[in-house]
Amino acid sequence: EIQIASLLKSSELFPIPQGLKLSYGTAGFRGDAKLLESTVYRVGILSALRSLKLGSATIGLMITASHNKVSDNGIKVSDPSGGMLSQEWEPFADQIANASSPEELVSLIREFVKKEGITIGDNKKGAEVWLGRDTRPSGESLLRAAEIGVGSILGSVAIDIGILTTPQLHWMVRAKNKGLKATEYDYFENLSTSFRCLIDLIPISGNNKFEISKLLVDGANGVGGQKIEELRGSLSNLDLEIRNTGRDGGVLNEGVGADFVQKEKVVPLGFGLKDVGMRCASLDGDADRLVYFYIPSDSTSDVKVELLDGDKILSLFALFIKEQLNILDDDKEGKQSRLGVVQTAYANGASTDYLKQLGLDVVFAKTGVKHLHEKAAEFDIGIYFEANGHGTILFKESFLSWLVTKQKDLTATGHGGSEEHKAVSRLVAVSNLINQAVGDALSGVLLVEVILQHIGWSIQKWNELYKDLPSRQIQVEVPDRTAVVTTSEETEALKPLGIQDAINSEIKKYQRGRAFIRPSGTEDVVRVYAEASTQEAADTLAHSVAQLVK
Ligand code: NG1
Ligand code: ZN
Repeated sequence: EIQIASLLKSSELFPIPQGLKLSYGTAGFRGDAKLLESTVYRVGILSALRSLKLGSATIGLMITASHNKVSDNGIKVSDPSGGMLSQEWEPFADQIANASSPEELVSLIREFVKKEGITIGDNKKGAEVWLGRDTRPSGESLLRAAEIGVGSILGSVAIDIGILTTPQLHWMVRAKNKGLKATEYDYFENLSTSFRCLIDLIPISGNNKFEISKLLVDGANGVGGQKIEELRGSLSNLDLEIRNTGRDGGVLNEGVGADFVQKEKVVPLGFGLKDVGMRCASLDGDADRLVYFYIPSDSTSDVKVELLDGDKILSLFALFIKEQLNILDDDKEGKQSRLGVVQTAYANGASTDYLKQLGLDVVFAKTGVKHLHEKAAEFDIGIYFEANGHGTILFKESFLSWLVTKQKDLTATGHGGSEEHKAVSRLVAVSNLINQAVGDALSGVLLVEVILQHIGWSIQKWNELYKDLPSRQIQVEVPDRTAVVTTSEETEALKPLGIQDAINSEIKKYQRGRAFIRPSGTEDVVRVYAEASTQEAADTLAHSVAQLVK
């Protein structure tokens, strides 16, 4: 009961703002930073309980609002595996975030602790929570609120890991719980070592040796640009020029970053006609998204870009992985490997056609990485990407140990230099390079760059893998976005009644028409996506569907 008294006392420090209604959503809680202290404090409590429930495993808390505006902030929880908080706990997160008084909060916690059989206080080891934040100015005070939340559960420790990208925190939490070295230094070291390894495995192709050209990086004026700058020193075979690091007065996510470039299809600030034809990459505000782009040579002053989005990155990765697996599959005793890719309804139809034509198993998941991650984990190697550039490649533990054993066997039997050994070694290096916890723009950039060097492609050549169908994404502000309810793959609206029929009859008017609506999980809007054979058609289709939503 001392516990209850201290909980009541600390929660009185964080009254919930009038009328605040939050939902854990696609990516944790988000909103105006000024309104979030009570939420973050309460998520601090939740994360300590989560750690206790899982035998004092380390839990991560990331304070960020990703690509949203700088005055917003948010909080998401990393489970011990480095993945998102188990969806089973989301309802509890919603309940406590919305509890209207300290008494209600305490009684919800009591009830939950009892139901989950969590014991507080008498463990030999208490809860451990690692806290990270992006560069938002509101991050520091929110971090303090999280610390107080964690600290209000007896015997718990909160450790401030500092300013990090979201994927860095997830990586560190995962490494810590696996008993591996888990500092930021180790993260960088892991990236540079596996990158080096893949570079060393590039086939030497005589006279047409690929010339390494410079990559221009847009850091979204956020944490990603700063971290990639830190990493640069330990990378060879990569020429980087980093812009929009936030140090030169630019505002986080304003006219810059992966979300802006992907949605608007125009160059970010700091880029222009001087960069025509150059290979460019754009990160989002917390560096868990990555897109590439270039300015076409026939560009005039309004600087539209050729966008290489998450779908195209996915296609490049799939191509490379498949090539390595094919080398293995030639092996007589070779085991059937299962490579699968996961997309969402936002994936460009042309990318899906391309992937299927490569002979790949393509499955669809709901928007939000937790859903994609889950499906990708079912394959031996599962590649998932959202069109907006969030994605990664997952290797099943059992498959990875098979690869590692194979690598050793080949060396032991004198086949160390064989094509097969190289292919196995590449796959193992990819599994080390690419973040196994969440999508990570830093590891993504390194993998794209090394694959392009490996196959000797320019960004233009890569872009030609397939041609995107013209598409348009818009959002509609509505009084209540929960009025829209969709099927599990989000491609059809079940509610409001009759709206899907109306959407279908719009779609029918267009060649290669496709459109859907869904409520955003991170903003108070309903999103509309449309695709058709011409840009005008995609635009009109999107707007007429938006009319139906209003
Ligand atoms: P919502 O607001 O639920 O559409 C957006 C993105 C998601 C995901 C989350 C988290 C689109 C259409 N949606 O979710 O893919 O990245 O933010 O950041 O891009
Ligand atoms: Zn992000």
